[in-house]
Order: sequence, then C-alpha cells, then structure tokens
Amino acid sequence: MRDAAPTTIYLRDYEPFGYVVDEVKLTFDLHPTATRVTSRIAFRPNPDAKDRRFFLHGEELKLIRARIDGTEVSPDVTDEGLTCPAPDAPFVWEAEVEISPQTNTALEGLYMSNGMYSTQCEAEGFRKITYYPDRPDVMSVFTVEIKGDLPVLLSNGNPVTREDGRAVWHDPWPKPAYLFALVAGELVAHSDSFTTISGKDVALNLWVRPGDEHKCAFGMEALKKSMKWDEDVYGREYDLDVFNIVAVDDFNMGAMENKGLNIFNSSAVLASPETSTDDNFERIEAIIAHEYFHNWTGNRITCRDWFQLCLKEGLTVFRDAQFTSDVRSEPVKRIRDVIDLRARQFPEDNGPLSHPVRPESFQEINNFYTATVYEKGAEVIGMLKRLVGDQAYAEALDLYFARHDGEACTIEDWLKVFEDVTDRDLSQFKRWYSQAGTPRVTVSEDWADGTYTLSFKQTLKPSATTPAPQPQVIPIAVGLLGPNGDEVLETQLLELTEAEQSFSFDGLAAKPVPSVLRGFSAPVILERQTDNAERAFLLAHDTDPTNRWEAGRALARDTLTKMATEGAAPDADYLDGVRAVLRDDTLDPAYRALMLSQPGQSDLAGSLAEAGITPDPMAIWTASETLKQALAQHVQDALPRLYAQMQVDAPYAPDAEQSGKRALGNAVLSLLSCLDGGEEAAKQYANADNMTLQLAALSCLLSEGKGEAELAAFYEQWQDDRLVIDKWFGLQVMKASPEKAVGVAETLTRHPDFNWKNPNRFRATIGALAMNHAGFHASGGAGYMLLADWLIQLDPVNPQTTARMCSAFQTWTRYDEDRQALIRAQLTRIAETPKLSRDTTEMVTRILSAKP
Ligand code: B3K
Ligand code: ZN
Repeated sequence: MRDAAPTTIYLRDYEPFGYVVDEVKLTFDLHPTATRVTSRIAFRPNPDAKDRRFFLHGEELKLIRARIDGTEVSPDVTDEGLTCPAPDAPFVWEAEVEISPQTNTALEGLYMSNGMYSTQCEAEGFRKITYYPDRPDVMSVFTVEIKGDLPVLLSNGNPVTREDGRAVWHDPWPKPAYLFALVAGELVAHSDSFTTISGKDVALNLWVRPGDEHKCAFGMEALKKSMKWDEDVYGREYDLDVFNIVAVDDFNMGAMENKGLNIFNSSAVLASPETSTDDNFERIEAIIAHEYFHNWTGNRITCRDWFQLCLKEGLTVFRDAQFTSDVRSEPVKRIRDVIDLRARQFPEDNGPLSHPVRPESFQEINNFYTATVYEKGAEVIGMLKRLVGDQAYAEALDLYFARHDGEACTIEDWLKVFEDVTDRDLSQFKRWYSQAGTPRVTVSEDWADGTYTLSFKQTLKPSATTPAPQPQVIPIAVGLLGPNGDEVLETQLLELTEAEQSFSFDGLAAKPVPSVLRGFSAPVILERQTDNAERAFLLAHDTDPTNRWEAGRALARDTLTKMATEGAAPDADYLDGVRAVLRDDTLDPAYRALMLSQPGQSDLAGSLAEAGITPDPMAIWTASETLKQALAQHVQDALPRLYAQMQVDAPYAPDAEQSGKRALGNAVLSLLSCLDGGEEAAKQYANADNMTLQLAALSCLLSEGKGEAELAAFYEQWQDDRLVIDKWFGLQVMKASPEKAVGVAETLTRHPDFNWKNPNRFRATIGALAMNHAGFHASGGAGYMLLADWLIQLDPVNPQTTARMCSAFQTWTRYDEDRQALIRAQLTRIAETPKLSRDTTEMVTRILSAKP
C-alpha cells in the first residue's frame, strides 16, 4: 500500500535525469510469488543535467543485492526508490530483486491473470518490477531474458533465442520503461503476416487463452488494415520483425501500446458475431488502430514527462478517429465523437476535475488519463488541422517525424513544427493546451441592406487552474442557407481570436439562416437565440450532416427541457422533423439511427444546471420516456416497413453498411416496443443469430419491464463466456427502472459470478449503476451509498480502477441540496477511510473541492 501523503508534482519543476542509460539487460526467473528480476544497466553522466543525484524508482521490491561496476553497494532504500553514491563516469549498475506477481491485485507492474503473467507499466508501473529511472525521457535499448516453465514467453522487440524454459528478446529501438512488457503463459496464437511498403515481412500474432481462437480473426484484420492505413495516410512503416498482441482478462483499461507487444483487455480485442455487438466490433477496430498508431506517435516519438501526455494521446486519438472515418462513415463517426465529448469531457471540463489538456500539476498521473487529455486533446489537433489546412498538416507531421524520431518531446516541439511549416504564430492557439474549461460562444446576427453579420462573443469561466482566462483561437465553420433551403454560402472557416468579433457577408438576396460550427469545428458550447421553427428548417435542409443532426438534437433538448421543467407536451416540430428524417431513404441508416437517439439524461441534467435550473433526475427520466412514447406514436405508420427494410439477408458482417442497418432496425424496434409491449422484440430475441440483434431485443424487453425468461435463457446460453456475461450484468443495471436500479445492482453483487476483483465485471455492475442516471440519483441516496461501499472495498485491491470510478460523483453540485448532502457524506466517508490510496485520495479531494 502506498503512503497517501500527497506530494504534488509540477511541470515547471522539470529537470532532466542525471544519467543517460545506454543499455538495459533484464533477466526474469518467473515464479508466482517469488519472481527474481536481475538487471544490468549501463549508465553514463548526462551532459545536459545539473543534478547528478543517482536515484532509481522502486516500489514494493525486495532488494536482494546491488552492485556498481561489480562491487557490492548498500543503497539507501525508501518506499519510493533508492539512492546510492555513483561515479561521475560511465558505470554498470546491477541489481537483483524479488517480486510477487500473484499477490499484485492492482494490475500494475508484473501481475498474474488466470494463470498467465502479464505487465502494465504505463505510467509508473515499471518501478514495481525493478529499480530504474522510471520516467519517459529516459530511453534505452532493452534485452530481456525470460526463464519459466511456460510454453509462451514474450517481451518487446524481436525474438533472439527460444529454447525449453527460456526465451531472449531484443528491442533495438530505444524506449522509456513505461513501454516495457512481458507476457508468459499457456497461450495460443492466431497468426498472419504483413508485408510493409518497403517489402519487409512482419509476423503478426494475436495470443489468446485456448478456447478463444475463434474470436481472433476480426482483430487481426483490423491490425492489417491499420498497418496499411498508417503507411498510406501518414507514411509510417512498421519497424520490427514481429508484432504481438495478447488478450488478458484482468486489465485496468482498454489496451496498452508496449513496443512490439501490445497488451489488450480481452474485451477490447476478442470478437465473434455470436458474442459481440456491432458496436463492440467498431470499438475493437478503433482500439487496435489506436495502439498500433502509437508505434510512431508515442513510441518512436514519446513524451518528455507525463504533463505532455496529450502529445501522444490526443494525436493518437485524432489519428484513430481519422482511420474510423475512412474505413466507416465520416459523419457518423464525427457525430458519435461529439456525443461522447459532451457526455464525458464537458462535465469534466466544467466541474471540479477540470484541468487543461496539458495539466501543470498532479499527485497521481494515472488520474490524468482523462477525456480532456485524450478527447479534447484530439479536438485541439482537429482544430489545428482545420486552421492550417490539410496540406500544411501533412507537411508538419512529416517534419515532426523527421525531426523528433527517437526523442522524448513536449507540446512546444509539436507546435514548433507547425510554426516552421506555416510561418504562423501559434502562441494564442497554445492556450488550448493551458486553459481549462469549455469556451462558450454566443452568436448574434444582424441583417441590413443585403449584408448579413454574425457577431461572436467568447467566454471562459474562471476555474482553479485557469483563474484569468484569455481569448482562444476558435475556428468556426459556417454556411448560410437561403429561405428556400438552398445553400447560399458554402462552408467557410471563420477564425475567432478576439473576445468579441463580427463577420459580414454581402450580396445576399434575403436574410439567410446560418449553420454555425459545422462539423463541430471547435469543442465549445454554442449559444444562439433561435426558435424551433428555425431548428426544424435546418434539420430539413442543412447540407452539413453534423449540423443537421445537431438541429434535431437541439429540438430534442429543448422539448425535453420544457417537458421536464414545465410539464410541457412533446414539441410538434421535433416529432415532425424526426418523422421526415426517418422516412428519407436517401439517408444512411446509421445516420438515421443517430437522429432517433435522444440526448442522454445526464447531459440534459448538465444543460439544465448550466442554465441555472436544478435538475430533477426523475423528471428528466419521465420526460425521456414520455418523449419516446410520443415519438413512437407519431411515426408508427413508418415503423413496420422500416423495420422490415432494415433486416439483413446476407451472412453477418460487422461492416459499416450492415451495422448501420442493424442500428436503425434496433432503434425502430425500441419504438415498436413502446407500442406493442415488446412482442416484436421477443420475436427478434428468439430468432437472433448474432449478439447485436439478441442484445438489442433483450434491452427492449427489459425497458418494457419484461424479458425475465429471456434474461434467464441468456445466462444459460452464455454462462461460460465471461465477456458476454459482463453484458448480462451491465444491461440489467442500465435498463432497470429508477426505483429498481440500486436493488438490481445490489442483488447482482451477490451473484456467484460477481468477481469484483475483475475490473470488467466491476465496471459492468457498479459502473453501470452510475450510468443509470435516474437510478443512481434516486432519492434517499442508496445508489451513492452502494457505490461508495464498493469503492472503499476495492481501493486497497485496485486503486486505479477505484479512482477512475470516483468520477461518477464529479457532477454532484448540480443537484438539489438533499442529494448534495447525501453525496458529500459518501465522498467524505471515502476520504476518511484509513490508508486510502494516493489515487483515490486525490480524486475525492478534488471532487469535494467543488463549491455548490
Ligand atoms: N497508453 C495506454 C493507457 C495507459 C493508462 C495508464 N493508467 C493506452 C492508450 O491510451 O493507448
Ligand atoms: Zn493511447
């Protein structure tokens, strides 16, 4: 257990390490409770460093012996590492330590999962393996010898030797320790190969537990597609003889980009039509691409320090989004990203966990793998690309790779390549990296003598990390529509740089309707005085798919707000608009499915709070249900035909076309269920031959308060498939009515399959409760109590997963005083738990700092 005394680390304190590491040799003698790790590390004084103190990180290690140049030394050892007098000349450090993978439940460092050895080192897990300068700016070449009585022994780089009970790996590319990986176990490979653009053959393996072989084909295809795409689009070629991916059941996140040996949560790589939904397939494809793309953006060019995390994560998320747009549908991907940003990043940016894309301080870096660093970080790159144009973006990226290959870089280095290529001064743009919070852009318009003027005002709420916000560069893509719906001005990019700024358009015959922030060109909250008639007009005519969808969203938000706060009836403009879209067979089914989806209840609570209205979760839930029912009735004529039209005859394929049809078919089924009480859904359930149809049907039944028999049958059918059973846990909690959700979750925690130490199962049950907005916030606070109980129980076992899940409480000050008091009491109870981890302590302290 770590000492919870909080130490804050600051970006401004960065100092290079006193030594350069020329070479690392590691030997692992594997044993579940007593693995021996021997290290032999060649150090030399770093000419760029002032501080020559020889400090090596190390946690939870039993030091057996240490030598410098062959002579035994007695370092000064603390809980965090060791210091030792060291020569002011090149020397060799050798150490032998003992660690216990079996008892490592935190899933950081070397640990065991279902009998196999696995590692997770990012961000600071390598220090739980051996003593080392565990910081990303220390890069070195690693040779790893693994001894163990297991058939598969893997590490980074290329294989050198493989004999009974022993394997040696060599990674020629200098890397920081966070990219180190080791896997050992009884695994089987799904193998393939890829020939790179310059003709080099790369052996590809996806390693899984016996029994999972049939779930590998899709992931392998996704990998090959990613390798090809990165060559074609970014000119990036793979650089080792092998690329290994391993699926692990116990993993704190989605996946990890270790050099040449990516380790994946099995949920993020294993897929089959019977067990995975179309959404699962798409997510897996994106994660495989993401981790693969890190090979250049992250591994070949890494981060100087953890404050620069967005340098690799924002860029790699941006690249994986480009990939998904290319291989699937660009508008659908963009809209999904906007939905996700509003659901996860906006609440973070505007609450107590708010931090800049490049934070300036932290206590536990694992708490900063956030939607802000990742998703807003990607948005910032999207804005930069829009501002400089595609050509300059491509040139800047070529320069970035050429100039910084093999280096550990900063955001300054990143922006400099753009400045050098474009001659633009990006100092104002850089505020996107240093100012926290979501800018609010208010638009007003003026029409006089054939001139149309749009005036913009940008504001950013001061926050703890950004007390005095300055105007940012905000790219706003705008188009104008004439009264008959024709586009009179094609998309133009306006660059907002001042707090207030106007742009005029001449030569127009009539006052146009503006389509502002096309393609969601900046991660901002846009405000404009408008009415539902105009929103309906844009929903019918906008040529920009994102804004067309946005017009429907705005109508939905408006009607839900009025329904939840004033008891209004569903708005006719919304109902008619959606009906028109639904009937428009020229529109992509996937796009129409998105049009049918409502804003999330938590998002709505957020917008109400922003508007100064205290959200009532139950009223929001009722409004959502009522609107769905009203919509079902309003479009009922169209439903049977559309449902039939969306049935796929061809053999199952998780491609964009088929999954779009299934998405719309299932959205229609959910409306039909409101009308027929689930009759059609029960049929779909009975006939389903893939998980997308089966799960959607079950979900519709549960929404109708039915499906008990199907739920039991589902369990019977899938009880041996842990990933499907995660769905079974999650769906019941998410679909439970507000009164029942906590009870359902609580009952499931007593199910024999509730293995709370497995992060996937924990998230599927406890995490799902926080996603059931009205259920979690049901009055009385039982949801808050259940979550807090489990966070307190999990913290000593797995601080990372615990800390991450604390964010369920981040929006607490939005709600009424009773709920605030109940949540505060639970947060305080967590905070006061003896020996609480550093991870969770930091999270609850920050969340509690919010001012109601
Ligand atoms: N880089 C890893 C995330 C590591 C998280 C450490 N707490 C996966 C990714 O972003 O690709
Ligand atoms: Zn990443």
